[in-house]
Amino acid sequence: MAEKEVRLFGMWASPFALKVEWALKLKGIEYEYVNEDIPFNKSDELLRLNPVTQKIPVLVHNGKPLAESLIIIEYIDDTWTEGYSIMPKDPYDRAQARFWAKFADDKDNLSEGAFVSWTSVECISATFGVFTSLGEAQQKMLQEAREAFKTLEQALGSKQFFGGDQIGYLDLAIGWFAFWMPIFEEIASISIVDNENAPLLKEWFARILDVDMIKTSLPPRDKIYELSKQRREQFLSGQIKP
Ligand SMILES: N[C@@H](CCC(=O)N[C@@H](CS)C(=O)NCC(=O)O)C(=O)O
Repeated sequence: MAEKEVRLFGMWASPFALKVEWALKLKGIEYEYVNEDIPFNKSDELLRLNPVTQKIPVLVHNGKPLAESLIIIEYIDDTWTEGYSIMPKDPYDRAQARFWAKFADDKDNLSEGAFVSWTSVECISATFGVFTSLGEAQQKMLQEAREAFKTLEQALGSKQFFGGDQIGYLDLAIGWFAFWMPIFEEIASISIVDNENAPLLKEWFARILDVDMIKTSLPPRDKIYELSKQRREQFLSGQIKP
């Protein structure tokens, strides 16, 4: 069978691969999904396509590979210009959207005490710190995470979506929190985004999960729950180390 023009190397439980899938779906682009066994059993093809960070997602368009989910989303928007617009049109709005996407992803938001040097640390940003620590360190990080999300809420303000009336770049960049956050909160018995701390963001969680394209492309909740629980135990018991 001939290779599809667009291939996405991802992993079924990766929020980073999912956001790229969302962008492809919004544009109506056909693609082949290649599910990688990460982090311990990556294919030679993935290592060849992304020798620098060796992470998924990797988008391969006409044989040319591209890594980093946010960069891939911009590439998709720049390349398939017909139809749905993902990035804001105005240069200032575009720059602001990039600023907030970076803020949400940035591992610099984390303080010491969590397992911050595992290669996938960017995966869950400040939430990761809370999820992989206990006791005093966790309490400290909980404060930081709550503050980070409260700050992020400013970018939403009274809008329906970060992109305005419809989902856009920033919604895709951080939309995964809406699905994963309640799972992390449940497993770790903590509350980060709630009606008290970030009520607008909490409402946006419900709103984005109700968008058809998002709703129908989420992985099974019970499987994500089990995997997240397992990963947390591995971190806490030191089985997964930097
Ligand atoms: N900043 C990257 C993060 C990608 C990432 O952390 N991918 C994880 C899976 S969620 C991965 O490939 N981990 C394998 C590893 O770190 O070795 C992006 O946005 O694409």
